[in-house]
Amino acid sequence: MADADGLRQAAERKGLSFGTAVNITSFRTDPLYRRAVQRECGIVVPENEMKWEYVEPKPGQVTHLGGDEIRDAARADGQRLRGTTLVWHRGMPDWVLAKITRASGERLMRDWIGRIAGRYRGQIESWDTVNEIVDLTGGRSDGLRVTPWLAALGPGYVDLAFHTLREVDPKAAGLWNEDDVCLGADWMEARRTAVLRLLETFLARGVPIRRFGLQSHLNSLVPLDETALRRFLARLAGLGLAVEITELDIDDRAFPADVAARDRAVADLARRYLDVVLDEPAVLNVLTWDIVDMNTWLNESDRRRPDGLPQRSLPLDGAYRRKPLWSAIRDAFAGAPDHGAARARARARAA
Ligand code: 9MR
Repeated sequence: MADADGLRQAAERKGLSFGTAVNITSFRTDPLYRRAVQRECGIVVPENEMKWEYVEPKPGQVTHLGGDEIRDAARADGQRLRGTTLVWHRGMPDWVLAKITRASGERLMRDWIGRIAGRYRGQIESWDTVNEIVDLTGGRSDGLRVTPWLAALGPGYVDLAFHTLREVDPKAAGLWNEDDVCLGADWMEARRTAVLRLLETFLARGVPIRRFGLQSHLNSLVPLDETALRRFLARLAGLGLAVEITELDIDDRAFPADVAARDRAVADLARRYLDVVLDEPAVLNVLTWDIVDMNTWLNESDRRRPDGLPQRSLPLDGAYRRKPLWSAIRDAFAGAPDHGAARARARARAA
């Protein structure tokens, strides 16, 4: 069960939920992993097991095993559950990509959302309904990423995704999850501007977007701009949206090889980030993208550190010991203003 001094408790004292993406292999094979997730987390999301490529790798070859296992454990441990991802250009089996046409796109999307969101109806707090839909290098003036969904259905594919979720599971908050909007680079500021403009357009035409997710893949190469971040969060809140930190981790490639120095730098960056984020009452949940260093996606090929050392991006080390990043997250929760009442109201509002 949860420890009195775990991150779950520290977050809950401020009306927040802390949690993680769950790696299904560790979850199944390593009791210490399961214990760490129980100890630290008030909310979980399957890293991959609710994505189309995992649920239906071949036509008709359907499995919900992983998603169900994580759902059952969350229920047993009294944790909230998130879902990822309904509509994305990745995480998709090739056979589906080949079938998204003008004629069949709408039916395909409705059918998929009906099946996956229907299976977990009433059990998911928020669904990543569209994911990573902005790409300013794609040549469109609205900044929408050119994907098979966009090519087949036009920008209305976003409307369709949120409306369909609402029909299938009215209790789940529809969330737009987006990458590369949290740091200080000019190109990220341009993405924030595009996101806000698109949100205004979607909301004006009644698309039921209830939350915005900042993935929050922080990066030692890109500076933080606290003022720009604070302004962005306030603009999202001003549009009536709740906000989640959905995939927090730190790419430590530019930090020193020395473990103690690196852990300190990672922790400091996260603390500065969270100090801004947690000031905003609209922020409800903070999830890291896994909880233990050895599982980070940042050790995958193109994200690896140039010196070959494994990244130290997450709160626990390979022996499940709490790292300086863990303490930074705990201290950020402890030092955050108490917006518990506002957060309780935001959660109580219908999705
Ligand atoms: O970490 C996930 C990796 O195991 C999967 O292969 C990949 C494709 O489904 O997705 C990764 O998670 C991504 C997340 O869903 C969206 N934001 C970026 C994450 C890292 O690529």
